[in-house]
Amino acid sequence: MTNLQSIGDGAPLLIPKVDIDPFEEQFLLNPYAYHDALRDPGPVVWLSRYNIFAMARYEEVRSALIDHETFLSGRGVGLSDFAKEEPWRPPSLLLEVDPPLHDRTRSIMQSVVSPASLKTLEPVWTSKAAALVDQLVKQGGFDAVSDLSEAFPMLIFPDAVGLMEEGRENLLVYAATVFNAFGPRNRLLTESMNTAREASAWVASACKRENLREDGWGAAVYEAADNGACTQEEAQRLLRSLLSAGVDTTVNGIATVIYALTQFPEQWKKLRENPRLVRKAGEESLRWDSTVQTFFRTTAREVAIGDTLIPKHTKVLLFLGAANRDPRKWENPDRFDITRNTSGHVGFGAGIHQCLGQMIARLETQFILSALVEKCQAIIVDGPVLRRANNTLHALKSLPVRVTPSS
Ligand code: OVV
Repeated sequence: MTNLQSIGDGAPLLIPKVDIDPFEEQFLLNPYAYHDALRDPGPVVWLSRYNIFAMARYEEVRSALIDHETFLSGRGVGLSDFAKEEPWRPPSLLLEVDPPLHDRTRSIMQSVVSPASLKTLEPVWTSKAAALVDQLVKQGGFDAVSDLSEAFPMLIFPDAVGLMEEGRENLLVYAATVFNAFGPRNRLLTESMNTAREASAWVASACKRENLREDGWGAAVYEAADNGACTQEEAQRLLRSLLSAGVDTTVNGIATVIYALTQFPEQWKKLRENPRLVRKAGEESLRWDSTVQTFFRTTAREVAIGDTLIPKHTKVLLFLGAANRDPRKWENPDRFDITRNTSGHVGFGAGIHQCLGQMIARLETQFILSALVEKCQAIIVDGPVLRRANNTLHALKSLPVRVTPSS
């Protein structure tokens, strides 16, 4: 049993050992080439490069996500254990906390990005999506990452928050760092940290009350503080969460669904025949290629997974992207199929930490897809598709496309 390793202080704990580095560039650029090797040896594996536990099967990933009392977030959802290492920034009051604090902050933010507030933004977002797509389709060709998937969230999201105009380009730099920081201190993180100083300073300043417009989500967070729901400092840090999680995720969510539709032209055809499938297409895209590929948890107690006992206070890496392609759960998992039942996918996570901005992400994706489907007959890749390595996100750097306008 050469692939089994004893862990702990000589404790008789046997676990399949995997020598893959999930944060190395090759892995990050194409994680799907490695997922079988993480899923097949057992429900939990030992990643010997980092001496951590990892789970990549749907059942175990989902169960861990919904069991927030056993699988804690408060010691960080990256590799770094906040109980042992100082976090690179003050911990997020949503992502990197457990109940009861989590529930208080979550409900504040839930009321800020409420369905009612989205309803009022919808008409603006729809018309901006249509105008942007219109202009790009007239060009005939464009980069679906920079010209569309980055451009659209940057057109609407900072305005919805009520951010100052100056320096908004820092948002993407900052987000790349935030998501690299969940991984190990590899070259990606080190380089990211070097460029992040300025972006972090900008974000800190952008989150101050005096720099926000009075009608945005940002001001609404501070109003919650005025009403006693949280302190002014908490409000600033809660707003930082929106800026951290709200841009790079949707950028790549949109880019990925466009990429998927170019790779599966029969699905594009199906979508054109029935544009009401845009919502399902967005959901299937998140299952097929999850923007957020991984998050960690820390065990609060000893946990039995199959024949393995994970000790308490131990980091466990959860492969959301692998869970979403687990053949134990999904039929023909590598196939992008916009009519499949995607219910239960963990692309937005699951349980109490499930993506706060999921409705925002869905709407942004739908508005872009609806505009594309209406205005283009065909969309094809017209140049090299380039990826951008990130320790957490499966990201695209460039997707050159050529479009045929609808007649
Ligand atoms: C889901 C997510 C990603 C990155 C940052 C945060 C949340 C945050 O709360 O800061």
